[in-house]
Amino acid sequence: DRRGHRMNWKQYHRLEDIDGFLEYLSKTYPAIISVNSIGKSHEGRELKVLRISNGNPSNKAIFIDGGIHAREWISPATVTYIINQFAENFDEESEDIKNLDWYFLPVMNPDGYEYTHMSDRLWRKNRRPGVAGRGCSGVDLNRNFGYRWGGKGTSSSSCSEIYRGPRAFSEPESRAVYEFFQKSAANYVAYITYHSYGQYILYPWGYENAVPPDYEDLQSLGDKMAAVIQSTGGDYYSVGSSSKLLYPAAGGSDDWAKSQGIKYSYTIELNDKGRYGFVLPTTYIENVAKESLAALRVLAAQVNK
Ligand code: ING
Ligand code: ZN
Repeated sequence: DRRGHRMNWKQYHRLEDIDGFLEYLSKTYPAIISVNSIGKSHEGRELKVLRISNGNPSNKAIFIDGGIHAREWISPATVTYIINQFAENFDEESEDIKNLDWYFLPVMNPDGYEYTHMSDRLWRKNRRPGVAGRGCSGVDLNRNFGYRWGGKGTSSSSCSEIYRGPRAFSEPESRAVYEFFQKSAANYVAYITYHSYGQYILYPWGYENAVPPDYEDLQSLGDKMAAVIQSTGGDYYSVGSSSKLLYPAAGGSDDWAKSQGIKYSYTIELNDKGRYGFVLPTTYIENVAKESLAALRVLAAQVNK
């Protein structure tokens, strides 16, 4: 491609295109963008985090990931759309955007993502191999994070879609995220993880039907994000704690981020509300991503206050 990468937001892309896009951006905008591998998946794929920053040492930081669940293709598509917007227009961006350090992991589960392209479109988990001869493959990475690991809404059976793994952070993909945060000196004030589907803005706790002491701040910012989503692209998102709006589920990444003191921790369940579910047509990508970008601008304004 004459632009130097193969990404667009009219199709879903294989991991190779996404990784090539990240590398392209780091080569094209080295003053503000860097890409680092934070580890490798079970099958040896690199877990690539892209950082956008103006280098101001007093910046607060926001971490955004996608693709925890393999089949939720709208999630990496949305994360890469947001990256593209910030990277290609950084100089024209608002001060709120420019004065934050942005960290993006578009595909936390690259093995699963590739597996949904090659073998099983509706695969959810990672690709941890099953024990020889018995047992199934795959751990649900959103049950493998280390806060209240092993509780409600999880399974100890490797054949379950919500298999939590043998212990907290047993998986190279979730462990890499854990270690990245342990090593990082950045001042994280928000954590956003994109899933699908259902159109929800969810905050902790997931492990049980309880809310953190500052839940009113999470609810009120969530409400503002939902309002801008609706005014931008017309979609209605509900806001509330994940245990209450959906179901209790321990070991989620948002609970863990919140437990680490990251105030604004959200799981955003992108479109749709079930008509197409995980197999959202490509014609939806741009509107969904544009809505989420608008919501991030609201978040950026809040954390810069
Ligand atoms: N939904 C999430 C899941 O992992 C969730 C819901 C969010 C659970 C936050 C726990 C914490 O089941 C999807 N669609 O993956
Ligand atoms: Zn999911």
